[in-house]
Parts: sequence; C-alpha cells; structure tokens
Amino acid sequence: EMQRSLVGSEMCIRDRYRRIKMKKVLTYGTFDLLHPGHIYLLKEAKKLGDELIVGVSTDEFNSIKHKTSFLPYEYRKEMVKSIKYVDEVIPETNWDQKVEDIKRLGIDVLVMGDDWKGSDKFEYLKQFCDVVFLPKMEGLSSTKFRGHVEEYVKLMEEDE
Ligand code: C2G
Repeated sequence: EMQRSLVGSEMCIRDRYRRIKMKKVLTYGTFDLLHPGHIYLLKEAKKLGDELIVGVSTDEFNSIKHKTSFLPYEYRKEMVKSIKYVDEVIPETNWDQKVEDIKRLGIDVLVMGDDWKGSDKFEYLKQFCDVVFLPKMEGLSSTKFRGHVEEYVKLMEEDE
C-alpha cells in the first residue's frame, strides 16, 4: 500500500513540476551600442516566459556575420547582463549552436526581431521550440538613430 502511495505522490509531483516548469526564452544578437529598440525587444521577449537568456555574439562571430561593433564582446556582454529583463548571457560563437543551446538550456521559446522573419537561419528551429519574431519598436529607425549618434560624436569632438 505504502509503495503505491509513494509512486502516486511522485507522479503528482512530476505532473505539478511539468505545469509550473519555468518557461525559458532565448534570443541572440550583437547588442552593440544598446538603444531603445534592443531594450524593447528584450522587454517583450521576457514577457513570453519566466527566464530570458541572451546569446551575445562574440567579436569573432561578428566578423563571420560581416558585422563590426564599436564595443568589444566583454563590454557588450556586461551591458546586456545589466538589463533587468535579462537573466543570463551566453556567448554566441557560430550560426549553428542554437539547436544545442535550445536542448541544453531547455528553451521553450526563441525570440528574434522580425527583420529575421523567414530567414533560413531560424525557420528550421520551429521543430525544437516555439519561434517568435517580434515587430521592431515603433518610431526608432536605426538610420535616423545612427544620424543622431554621428551628431553626438561631432559634439563630443568639438568639446575636446
Ligand atoms: N532589433 C530590434 N530593433 C532594432 C534593432 C535590432 O528589434 N532597431 C533586434 C534584432 O532583430 C535582433 C536583436 O535586436 O533580434 C539584436 O539585434 P543585433 O544586435 O543587430 O543582432 P543581429 O546582428 O541581428 O544578430 O544569430 C542571430 C544573430 O546573432 C542576430
């Protein structure tokens, strides 16, 4: 009798755990010179679960992405880590680590900005977890924003 009740209680604990399992969200990016568009994405991504993990592209991977960043990986990692919506930061070193990350970390949802929607680099991941492409924050165009940064840099130089 004892044996059966033990098995029963273990079953219901496992069932309860399954229901309350922390929902884990994952996203990737360079996150150079953080701006409101990045923060908006991370805030919306966190709303989709209980824990948000961010894969920050290393400097080496940035060159594979043909992307240069002002800030080196260590700074970008620390800055992303300091955002209240972010629970953990891992390095993103290649295009192909996502399936391994999803399995190792027990990811439920992968989130990216919708500039990645339809990309073959993400569609195939739908067999491993939910894949959500979030619309970019309204009103912040990166080119306009870049213009403001260039003006700001000029102002800084005039001060020197
Ligand atoms: N993003 C956004 N709005 C912007 C700029 C970026 O929502 N105005 C999103 C992007 O869609 C991406 C994330 O913020 O989901 C990070 O953007 P980047 O730092 O530009 O990263 P990216 O070069 O897109 O790298 O393996 C995936 C790559 O590492 C993604």
